[in-house]
Amino acid sequence: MTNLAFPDTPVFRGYAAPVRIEGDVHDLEVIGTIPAGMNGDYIRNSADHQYPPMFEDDLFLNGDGMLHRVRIANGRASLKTRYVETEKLKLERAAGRALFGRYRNQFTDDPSVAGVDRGTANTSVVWHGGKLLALKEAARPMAIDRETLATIGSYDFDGALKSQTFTAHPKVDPATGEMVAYGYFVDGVADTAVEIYFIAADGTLTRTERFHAPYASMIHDCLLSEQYIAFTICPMVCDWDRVQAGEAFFHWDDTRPTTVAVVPRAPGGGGNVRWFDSPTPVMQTHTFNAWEEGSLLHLEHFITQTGWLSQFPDINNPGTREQPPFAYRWTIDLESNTGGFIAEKMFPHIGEMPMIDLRHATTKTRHFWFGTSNTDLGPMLPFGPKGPPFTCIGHFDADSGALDYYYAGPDSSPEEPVFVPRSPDASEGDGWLVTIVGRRAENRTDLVILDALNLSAGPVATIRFPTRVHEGFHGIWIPG
Ligand code: V55
Ligand code: FE
Repeated sequence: MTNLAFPDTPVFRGYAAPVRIEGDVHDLEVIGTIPAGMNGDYIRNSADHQYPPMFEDDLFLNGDGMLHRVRIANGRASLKTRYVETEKLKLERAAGRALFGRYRNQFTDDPSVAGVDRGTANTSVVWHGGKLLALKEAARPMAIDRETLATIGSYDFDGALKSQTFTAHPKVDPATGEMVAYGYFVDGVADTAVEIYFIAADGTLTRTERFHAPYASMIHDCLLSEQYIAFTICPMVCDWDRVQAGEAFFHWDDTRPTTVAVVPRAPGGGGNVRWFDSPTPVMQTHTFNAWEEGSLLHLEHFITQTGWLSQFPDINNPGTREQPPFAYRWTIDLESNTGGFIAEKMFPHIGEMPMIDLRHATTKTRHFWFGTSNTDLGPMLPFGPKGPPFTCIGHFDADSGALDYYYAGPDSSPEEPVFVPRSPDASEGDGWLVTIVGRRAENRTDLVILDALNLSAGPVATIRFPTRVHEGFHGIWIPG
């Protein structure tokens, strides 16, 4: 029997409910003035279940990739929303129901789709070498037409990509235009091989490097400096026996260590990995940046003292509550052989969904932006499937130590911010921050433009959508 109703769970209820509308809105309402010279596309990805899931307790991470684009030109803005047409979406639409089961677990699928690409392309987008790619770490990229958001298809870099997985968090080196990406579970699910892909500015995949992690776990993000790529291996473990037995795809196992793999970007780097252990098992959520200073390598990222327990269980300490992320700078001395690092909290305030002025990625940056909540400015919002929604965007100035906040207002929840430089050669941080803001009480969404170095001044412009778009993950700005 076909289930045509979404379950009444936090993943499918209220502001988190699937939206499923593909369409265009021309000339969105604008309150204030879109800055002159701000022309381009803000594009981001979200997980928007097309069909009620096969299993009621499905995770929000398992939704279908739905792209949202706000095109800004000459003070006007338009919205386009479109699903990524994965093999999964096409087959499910033909059947009129979900055929793919639990998050990354093919054993739970309808037998009719055995062996089919399970990718959902729901996490992020990247623009590189003139191609727009929608990404999910469990599958290959999906190529997308930037104008229409139509899906071109699964993308393997003209045959150069041999493995089946590609991170949702590739890094582009602004000095060279090279994109450095990687896959984990490249030889099969729950395998320890990690493959690094080097993709030249023109989009050619020129080289791969490979190493093995100490155990199989989620490697969601990475850190790129001028000479190194670093991975924080956290005990968000995938155990194939547990997956086959129908347990969660990942579980937190704090008997395993958190350790950093530092891999030279130079040819042969995969054979020259150095390891630096964390004194306690912690989890990296998302990264700001990495940079070198003499023999020191600085890694700047959000860290939690627990696993991602709202989504995946702690197998040793049932009932443990997920702890919030704080920004840390981990400093590794590559000339010492201590095998450890120094950890410093960057600022005393929780946050997640970090952003920098990406023109300065791989080198020391001064300005850091992030989603957060701040009860001095407004109350916390009711928990959704991801935990507490943000109420604020924060800015940390590492030179002055100052923190500044944009509070989005009652029942309003900003999402990941993206930085837009005022001009190609503007100084670091001189420009705007764009962020989607959920207007929860109105069941509607806005795109807000802020002065990146003066968040507390409030919006320069608010671009109003007449409808809600689904909460998302990661976005980009592509200059017009
Ligand atoms: C994350 C998101 C994912 C996923 C694994 O933010 C990790 C972390 C949206 O999908 O599959
Ligand atoms: Fe992410």
